[in-house]
Amino acid sequence: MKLAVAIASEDAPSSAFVVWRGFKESIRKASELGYHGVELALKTADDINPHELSAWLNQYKMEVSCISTGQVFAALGLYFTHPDKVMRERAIEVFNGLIDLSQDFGQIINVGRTRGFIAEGQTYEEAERIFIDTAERICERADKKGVTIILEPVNRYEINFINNLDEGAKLAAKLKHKNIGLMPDVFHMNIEDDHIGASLTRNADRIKYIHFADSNRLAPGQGHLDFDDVFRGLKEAKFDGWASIEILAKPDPDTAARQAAEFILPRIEAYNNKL
Ligand code: LER
Ligand code: MN
Repeated sequence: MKLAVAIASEDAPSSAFVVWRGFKESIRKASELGYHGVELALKTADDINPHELSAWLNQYKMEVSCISTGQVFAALGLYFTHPDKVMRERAIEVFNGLIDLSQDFGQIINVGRTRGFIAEGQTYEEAERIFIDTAERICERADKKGVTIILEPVNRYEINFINNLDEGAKLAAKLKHKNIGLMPDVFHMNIEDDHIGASLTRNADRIKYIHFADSNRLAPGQGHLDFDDVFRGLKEAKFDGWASIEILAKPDPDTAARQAAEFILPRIEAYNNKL
């Protein structure tokens, strides 16, 4: 397992849920703290210059773990279940750009709140059908480019569609394309899943990536989430991918990122030694 931290561009809006802003400086700081990579929270592929990104990654010996898309929803208002076809086409266009970028950087793209929700007057079945239509098109392009799409179950207070891993796995199984996996986020799992470790193990086949935060969205170690159970569940699932820190930048970004690294990195080292 390797550890990344979520970052965004200097001018990313407050809706970008990251520890640090400003790509180069964030990559430098993450590398200093012992992180192996960075998760890029992007609005569109134009947020970053791929040549500069390659140079920074080489300079600091870092990797991109994944591209995340929360801002496509929060800043652009685009999502897979949008009732308006024009808006869905726009979402697909933005994803196409991110998929192309991701070919050289991480080969994984997250779908969190961009999956959309069940709109007023819409049934679960209608939302699911529109999601599947949009997701198949995105997965088709991603498949051709060797990119995996990962669906992130999000808790009920943020979205009303796909809240736990079992629901995510059931939906993913309805797609023709096989390059769709799950991105558990232990903060959401703490609210929605029956048992964190058991749910991780049960859904092992689909898990391609994981978000770490504590029960209060602070750095792991600052809340009451049982990370021994999380690591046990991942071990049973034989997980060997990226974990990423997605937390509130409190008490300040540098302290939060340091607390997370100090808590998680030794656990990852012990985990990897026993794999
Ligand atoms: C996105 O990864 C996430 O976990 C959401 O809670 C952000 O609002
Ligand atoms: Mn998350």
